[in-house]
Amino acid sequence: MSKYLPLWPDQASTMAGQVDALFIYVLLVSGIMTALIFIAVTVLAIKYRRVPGRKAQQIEGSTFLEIGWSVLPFFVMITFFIWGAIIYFQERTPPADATEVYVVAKQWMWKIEHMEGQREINELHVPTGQNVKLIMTSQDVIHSFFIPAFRIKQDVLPGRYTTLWFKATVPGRYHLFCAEYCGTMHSGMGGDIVVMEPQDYAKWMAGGPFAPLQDTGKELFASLGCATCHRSDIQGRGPNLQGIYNKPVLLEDGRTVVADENYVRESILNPTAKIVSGYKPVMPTFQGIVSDEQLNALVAYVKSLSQPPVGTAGLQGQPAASAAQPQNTQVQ
Ligand code: HEC
Ligand SMILES: [Cu+2]
Repeated sequence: MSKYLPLWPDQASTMAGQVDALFIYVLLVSGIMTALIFIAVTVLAIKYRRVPGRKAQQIEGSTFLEIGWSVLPFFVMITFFIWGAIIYFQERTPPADATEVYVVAKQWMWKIEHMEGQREINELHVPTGQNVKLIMTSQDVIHSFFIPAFRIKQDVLPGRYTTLWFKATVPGRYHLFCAEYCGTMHSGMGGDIVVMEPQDYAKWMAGGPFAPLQDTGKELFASLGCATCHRSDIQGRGPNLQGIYNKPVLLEDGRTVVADENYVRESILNPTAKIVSGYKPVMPTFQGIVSDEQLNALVAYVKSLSQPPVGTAGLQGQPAASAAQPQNTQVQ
């Protein structure tokens, strides 16, 4: 589209075409509405202009007309909302099979951590045809992760995770912007999204010895002493963490919450915020002890206790095979 009509940025994700279609629809409908009103104003102004000898008449109005011109535009306009909501929910709901990538923003750079252990700064390499979920947090102020060619944008907040997902479709290099004013060098806080063919991506990913993120997390889990309380049997002072991810947790105060990424994060930084039913609030806080990167590794490890291994982006063409394997990592 943008090739023939260079009004739009590149379309390089599955979302881009949908967002543009809605945009064009809103533009057309608004244009038609505006034209109709404009024409009516002009025609009526001419038709009922002052003519010597013509006298104004009292008009009593028509309920039928009144209702008609309120209800019809309502149904036309509500289509904006419905179509918009459909796209919004799609953009907000990462597919279950998405590869996960952690993003840590700080003044003024983007730090990227792949599940495979590969790290980058101000660059994110992704393969085409693979759903990618970004799990993002900020070390300082609010930033916003914006990829115009993918038509996605999400604020990145200190103290919690926000997520974003996409499926890239066209290989190439696309702009990454920070879209939330974040200080002096805000305008320089950008980077590149490098979209590659799956086989090139696999080659890129293979280049270097690094430990998968959840393995780093597992080491931290042992070295920080988590493992002394969280054991795979019921002897520990803390709950067994196997299989808790994305499952409901009953809390001491009777509430039930889902153990998502933010819950695991909060459990580590602020353990007394939500006490698991049947346990004492003895877990120490790790606020200020673990960095955002270490926290990501710990979260990735806790998740890996419940999930088939993620980060299989490089294994295109042999998908389900490796992803379906049961996870048998043990908490020592
Ligand atoms: C002194 C023992 C102790 C240590 C050390 C400890 N925890 Fe905990 N942890 C607990 C207890 C007890 C609970 C349950 C009560 C609560 O929610 O605070 C808990 C809860 C949790 C939960 C929520 C579990 C659930 O079932 O919902 C997570 C996640 C967690 N801890 C992770 C960690 C990590 C990661 C570390 C190391 C950085 C760690 N813990 C260190 C005792 C500990
Ligand atoms: Cu920023």
